[in-house]
Amino acid sequence: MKLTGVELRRIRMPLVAPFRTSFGTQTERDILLLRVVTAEAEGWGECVALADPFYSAEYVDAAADVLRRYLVPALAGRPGLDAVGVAPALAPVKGHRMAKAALEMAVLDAELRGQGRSFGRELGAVRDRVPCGVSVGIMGSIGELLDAVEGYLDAGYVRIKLKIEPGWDVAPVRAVRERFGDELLLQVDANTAYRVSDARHLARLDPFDLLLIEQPLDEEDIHGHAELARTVRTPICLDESITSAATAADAIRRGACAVVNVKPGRVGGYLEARRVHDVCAAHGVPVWCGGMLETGLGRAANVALAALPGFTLPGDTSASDRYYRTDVTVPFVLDGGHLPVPAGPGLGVAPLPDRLAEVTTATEWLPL
Ligand code: NPG
Repeated sequence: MKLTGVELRRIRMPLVAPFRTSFGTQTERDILLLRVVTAEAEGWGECVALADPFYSAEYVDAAADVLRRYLVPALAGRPGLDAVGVAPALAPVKGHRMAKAALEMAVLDAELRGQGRSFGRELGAVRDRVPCGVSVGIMGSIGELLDAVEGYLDAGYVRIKLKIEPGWDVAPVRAVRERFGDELLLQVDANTAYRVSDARHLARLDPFDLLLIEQPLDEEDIHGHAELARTVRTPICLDESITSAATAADAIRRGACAVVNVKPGRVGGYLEARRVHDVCAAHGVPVWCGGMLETGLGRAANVALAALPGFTLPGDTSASDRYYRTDVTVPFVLDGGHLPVPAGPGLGVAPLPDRLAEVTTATEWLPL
């Protein structure tokens, strides 16, 4: 492919309700979208970096800066470029995986649209729909939490993930278990809020038969997670710690996790995400697809990834209305607790021009 240029587009999307995690409260998303233009087709990428560096080191202004100054220019003068060539071309730049992932996603979308092939087919999807879980934020009271969970179960979600932090863990888990029963697929996510010295406290979650505890400790603390896994019976799942297929293999080998959350942005792209899936499958470690409050663009690609055979647990692939009153694409709507894997070329969805214009706060064209 011959790239003509890349458009950076910032959009502002208010959330339907505040979303509180152990690292802060989101009330809106400030999202960076990329549009890659080639002679044959256009492609869209979505950068999952948040406005502030509290989930990970990356943040959206930094992503825009590194794309503008280093990543997009690194694709110049490469007439035969395809999506597989993007990561090697960007490798001289350290880190910035979310920014790299967005650029690779846009190039892959353009390439697949040009060939009339879908993301699902390219990645190796084996299902045409995927079961969906939902992530439920920290609430002001247990009553409020139970009402929220009830609403999501009524909507059809097949698995509930509760955000936890010290002071909001055993009691909300117990309340949800007691109210909704033992059959409910339930898991928790700490976003690094605990220390290894909390092991005995976290073991108090064991009686509630959770699917997993996600990222209890600091992202760099692989050894601590391995130690925790020896005290706590609930399977440990890693999110923030897993930045590549190599780190996944290392964490598994060291006994730090029994489950892996795969987020393409966090690992540098959908092609590396597939390699994480492959490494985990080779070790018999189940994976599921994480979410970063994506618009319909990122959601389309996530649903395609979640249709790979090793994704044996429901993902955070919720419907558009979980976060947004109106999406930038035709909305993803839950059907019997599932979302359809788009079958059209590339992502299979594209932004609706009027809707995109409404939420756009800035655009910038980077010629190549
Ligand atoms: O459904 O898209 C979604 C979000 C799922 O809880 C979710 N994401 O740590 O996994 C996480 C968490 C998150 C929330 C990450 C806010 C970043 C910001």
